[in-house]
Amino acid sequence: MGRRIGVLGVPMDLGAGRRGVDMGPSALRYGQLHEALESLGHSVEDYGDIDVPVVESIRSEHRQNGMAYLETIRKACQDTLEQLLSFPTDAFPIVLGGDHSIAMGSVSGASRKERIGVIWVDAHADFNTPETSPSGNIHGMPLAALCGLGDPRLVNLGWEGPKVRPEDVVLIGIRSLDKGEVGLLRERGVTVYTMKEIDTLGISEIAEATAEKLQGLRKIHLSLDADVLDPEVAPGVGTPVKGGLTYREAHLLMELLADAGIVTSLDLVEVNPILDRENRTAQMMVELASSLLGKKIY
Ligand code: 5AB
Ligand code: MN
Ligand code: MN
Ligand code: MN
Repeated sequence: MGRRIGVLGVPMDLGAGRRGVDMGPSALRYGQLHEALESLGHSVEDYGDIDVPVVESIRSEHRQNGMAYLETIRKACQDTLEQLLSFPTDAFPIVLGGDHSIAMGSVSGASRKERIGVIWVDAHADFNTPETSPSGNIHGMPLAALCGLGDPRLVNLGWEGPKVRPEDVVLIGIRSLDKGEVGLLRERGVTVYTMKEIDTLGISEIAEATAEKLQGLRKIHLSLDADVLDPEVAPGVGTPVKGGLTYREAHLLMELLADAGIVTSLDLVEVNPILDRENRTAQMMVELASSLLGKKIY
């Protein structure tokens, strides 16, 4: 059955260490996201892009308490959250990044203050706090902030307090963690499927366990970081890590989540067109969104 899909772009690269993911929303639209979803029978409404200042215009802001561009990122996430709250309540939001810090806005906005599960598909856990972060880049912190850890200005975005319970989070595809993140993830009891589990159990078992773990939640957000894919499949990312998901593993994960019918909102983030080859990475992300939203060959 066709869904009503709402698309919102957040052209921001301030959270990342390398420039260029601010062009992600264009690359994804150019990669025919709308056409692909409409061909599946969905209706697509595009709400345009959030207004995000370019880095050259906010140089003076550079670092606060070990975090780069905190205030501008907070504002962009706040605007994202507010835009999502104004979406029709029956719409399925797709948020186009942008660096992964935008997920602080997208997950909060998609939740509409209800309990929400999060499937974070990424090479990284993005579970740093300013104290544990080796880089100070906020795109390595959004999941921790959503769970209530880190700078209060990020934690209390929109409304006070955590937006997600750590037990409602499943990480998939992980293969690069900072020391402090490991401690925090264990302490908070987050479910983590690293590449080792994907290799040994297979992605289908992990998809099934994820659906089971989150069953009963009315809302589940899938945050898809392009760098979960193997760099051979997705060269257009700023923080590539070898040994990632193959083309088929990524699609099968989306297909099985589609079968389970549990995902209610989506981010497509961290596509860097400057580093990409002929928009291959954006195209792959569009294909994955299609698989998640019901594309079948038979
Ligand atoms: B991404 C790193 N853990 O915090 C850090 O791409 C990388 O959104 C973060 O997953 C990568 O700087 C953030 C080393
Ligand atoms: Mn990420
Ligand atoms: Mn990542
Ligand atoms: Mn990245």
